[in-house]
Amino acid sequence: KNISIIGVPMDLGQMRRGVDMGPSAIRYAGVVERLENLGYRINDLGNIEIAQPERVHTSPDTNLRNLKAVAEGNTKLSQKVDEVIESGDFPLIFGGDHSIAIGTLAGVSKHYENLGVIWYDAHGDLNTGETSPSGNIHGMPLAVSLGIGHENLTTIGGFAPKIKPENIVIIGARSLDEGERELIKEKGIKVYTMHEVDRLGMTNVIEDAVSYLKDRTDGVHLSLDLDGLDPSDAPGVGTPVIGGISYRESHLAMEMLEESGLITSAEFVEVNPILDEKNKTASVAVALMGSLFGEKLL
Ligand code: DIR
Ligand code: MN
Ligand code: MN
Ligand code: MN
Repeated sequence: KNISIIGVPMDLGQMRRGVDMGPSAIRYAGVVERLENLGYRINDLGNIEIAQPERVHTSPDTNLRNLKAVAEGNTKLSQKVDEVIESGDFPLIFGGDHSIAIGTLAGVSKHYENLGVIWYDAHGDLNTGETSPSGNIHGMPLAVSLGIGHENLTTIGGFAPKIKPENIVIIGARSLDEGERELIKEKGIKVYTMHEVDRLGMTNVIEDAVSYLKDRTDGVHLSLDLDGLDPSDAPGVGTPVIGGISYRESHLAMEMLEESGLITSAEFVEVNPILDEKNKTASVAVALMGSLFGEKLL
């Protein structure tokens, strides 16, 4: 029972400064002790080095902001994640903005025939340079992992795609751009929007998701964007959207995922301590990790 932690101080995939301090905020909230108390050995590998360009760079042939630096950071991350899986440890990655899922999935996916992904997020992150309203790469990592998007991103790790559309489950969506909706329909991606979360309840959503992924995948990555939660529970995020998943529902979701035994890697992203209230969002992230790794009251 070993977990390797990798911090990714990446803020180049979006416009709000401060999300690069997410890994520090999560460590400060006591993650290592919390997981050690559950009987795990924690190898904190520190942070990946991310370039800090003084100015935002958008090249003339694409509207992808900071493309080169984001691609470089994710290439390093993919190699580190690959090494962790080779070593037999469970990879646990702290963001940083959600663009880091590109590198995480590149490193993880190498090791599975049919990697499943649970994308816990207010957003679909299925934009491309063509459909993106913002040019922010943190709105693109799921599309990139499907092999759709700029080739400097889709080819990280030397192969594409990283995942198949039928192996994805999105939970918590309530803000989707037009191009993202089209892609979801075209690819038949399974999405539990907030409508389904309200209507079915989180218990049924997770039971459905688990039985859907169980037979078709040989490993499941959890990519948890803290903005999937309601801003009242997770205020320290760059793109909050009202009407989100509650702390309690998220806690239940993590406990049910732990019981399923399905999750083989995980990342917690978009924690921005500058926008937060007394590190509340990092603390919520750590509590959710506690549940994901088997914390039980009795
Ligand atoms: C929006 C916001 N769909 C974009 N995306 C975010 O810029 O592509 N993802 N915030 O987490
Ligand atoms: Mn996201
Ligand atoms: Mn989001
Ligand atoms: Mn708990």
